[in-house]
Amino acid sequence: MKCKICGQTASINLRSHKTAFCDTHFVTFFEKRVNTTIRRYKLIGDDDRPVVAVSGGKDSLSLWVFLTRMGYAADGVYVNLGIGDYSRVSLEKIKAVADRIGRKVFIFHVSDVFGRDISEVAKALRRVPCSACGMIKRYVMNRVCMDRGYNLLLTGHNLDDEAAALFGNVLYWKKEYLWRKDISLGEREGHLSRKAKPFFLCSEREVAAYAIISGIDYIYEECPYAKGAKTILYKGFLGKLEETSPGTKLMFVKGYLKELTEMKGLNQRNGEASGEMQYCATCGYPSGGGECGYCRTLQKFELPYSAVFEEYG
Ligand code: Q46
Ligand code: ZN
Ligand code: ZN
Repeated sequence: MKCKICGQTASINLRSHKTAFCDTHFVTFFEKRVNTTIRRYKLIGDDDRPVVAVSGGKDSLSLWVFLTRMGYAADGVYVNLGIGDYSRVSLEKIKAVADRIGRKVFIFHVSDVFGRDISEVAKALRRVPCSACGMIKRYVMNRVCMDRGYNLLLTGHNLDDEAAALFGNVLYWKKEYLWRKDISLGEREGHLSRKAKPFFLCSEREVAAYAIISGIDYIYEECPYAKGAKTILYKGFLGKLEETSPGTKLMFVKGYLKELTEMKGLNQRNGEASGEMQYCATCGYPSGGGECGYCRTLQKFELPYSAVFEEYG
């Protein structure tokens, strides 16, 4: 197979795009596609101050490097869950990328603030680790934006993540989640920053190739709590479907985005109002009423309010 641009031996065959590239031209193709997505869906504006949620994995680190290459001044934010070697190695990789691109990263250490790691926090809350993790991560990411003047939180979610989540929502008709997935979410009443996913239409394989060709050293292992997650199963099904019908995942997710846009237009015309926002009495963070989940967790451990970050770089 030859590169479609230069005719040299291709290193990657993209069946869903019916094309193949050498390393150099794949990078050009990938970056062009992401830039087109950013422009088409208006993900990042000239006046935005973005921050990237980094995990140490290929998606978030590739996004951080990509943004820097494209001239966006994006810092990073990382939540250290305290999961043994997994968290230690993730943090090392993040710091190495921060050094390479000359950007700052805010690091929130769960153990410093809560006096215990995420599994112990979850146990005390009688939740599974992923539920406690999600709550703390959402809080921390928004807190960094609110306290440090960032107005846009960018995440590295890719096409496979979105297709698997969408598939799960459709399979079980989880209507409450189904139409909430989006490539970007607007700011809510000046308190929750905007969010966007520039790799929304890039497959996991494309992002991995971009990371490897760009020499990004990322953590290969998944978080140990991700094992057995249904989304991994769905990714497997969709992968098999993709093998026989290349382009299925992209069609599924793009089709969803199109339907969503129409749906949003319809809701606006019908004057659907979003519910009144309420705020946590302790920290001012949006909450369903009373204290937010983060403050309730601190109170459970009889700890005073704190949300400190280590600033690296
Ligand atoms: S939610 Fe669960 Fe992930 Fe948090 S505890 Fe690990 S697997 S990191 S995306
Ligand atoms: Zn080429
Ligand atoms: Zn609070």
